[in-house]
Amino acid sequence: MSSYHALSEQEATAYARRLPDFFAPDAELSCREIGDGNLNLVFHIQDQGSGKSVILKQALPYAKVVGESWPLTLDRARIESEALAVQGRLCPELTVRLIAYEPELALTVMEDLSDHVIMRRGLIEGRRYPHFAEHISEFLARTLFFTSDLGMNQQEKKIQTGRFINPELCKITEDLIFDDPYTDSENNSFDEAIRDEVERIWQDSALHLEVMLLRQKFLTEGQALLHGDLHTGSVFVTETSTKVIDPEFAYYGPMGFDVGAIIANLLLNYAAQTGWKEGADLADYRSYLLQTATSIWEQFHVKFSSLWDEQLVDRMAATPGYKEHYMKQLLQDTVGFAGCKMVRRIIGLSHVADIDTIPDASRKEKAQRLALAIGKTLIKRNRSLASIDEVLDIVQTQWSA
Ligand code: SR1
Ligand code: MG
Repeated sequence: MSSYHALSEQEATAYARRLPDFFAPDAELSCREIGDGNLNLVFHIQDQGSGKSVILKQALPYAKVVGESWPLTLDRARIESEALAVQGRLCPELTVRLIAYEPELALTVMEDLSDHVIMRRGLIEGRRYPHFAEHISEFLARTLFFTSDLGMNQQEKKIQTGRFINPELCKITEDLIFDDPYTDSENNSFDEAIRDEVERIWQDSALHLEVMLLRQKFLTEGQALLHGDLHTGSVFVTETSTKVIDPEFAYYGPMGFDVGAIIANLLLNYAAQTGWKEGADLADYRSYLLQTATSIWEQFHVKFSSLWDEQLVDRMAATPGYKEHYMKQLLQDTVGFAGCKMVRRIIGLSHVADIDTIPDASRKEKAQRLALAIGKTLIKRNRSLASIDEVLDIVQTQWSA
């Protein structure tokens, strides 16, 4: 019989006390449930004497953001811990450290990153992270290359693909990103002030065709082990350190979905910069965000290409012209998926605080319209793009429109 139940703070503390070689037997432990995401319980447990601390993340059998009416598999805790193990092996400095996984309780034990901040929060506060593009491009290049047919044993990849079949979490993405925003779905949640634009999107069949082509890739293209939800709320940062967390949406999918996710979330913050923060140098911060977004692609391209040149396992993939073809397709996928990720955060169920916390209604509306305009254009233009500079042009043109 399963012993699964949602832990109380006392039970989480008792569990943490039993972690081998972690807390002293007489440690005075305090515990707070700090989960503010859509799906899970998160306990922060600290030894009051030494300050040593740990995080326990427990999957609930339903989506917390909606309630028990939306059941959700506990297997996502296994997927998350196994993805953290893979990412931690490939990028130990850039991945939160996995300490233990307890399948009976769907519980993942991780290092506490309280000395970092969630990147979305940092960006909302107008902070800058000068090493972020360098770090996240490294994470993306290594995790995507070494879990793909380019960088790992291709028979082993097929076995790994099976371990990361993640149907329920993929279905959330398929619905919330590639379906609901383009129709009058009851899952949607948008401000009435932008209804005219939302209804235009519902009628735009040229846009729907591009979304369907991207949806098809998400459904069928198992290129590499993705993080699957790589937004700025899935990254802890300081000025000098970057740690990726939360890969419960991991599965074998199209690489551009991860690269596009992080770029989209920088652009959502860009759209939120409508001049409502006192003392902020708007133009300068916008240019920092754009520069970071383009630099992520540029550095990713360089790093992925050198892994290709140095670590390729598929002889046929060295055929002249194939790498260039592959990288161009990857850029186009990145841009298309980035557009989808922007549109869903304005029309769909789950929004971003960058825009939702804008206090002034008309500035918030302006930010939402800008995010939709950029997102739509990225989706529509994805298949004709040849360089990341065109993304810069699209963003700047929509801003001045
Ligand atoms: C019901 S879950 C809503 C969203 O939260 C996660 O972070 C994913 O982005 C998902 O789409
Ligand atoms: Mg998450």
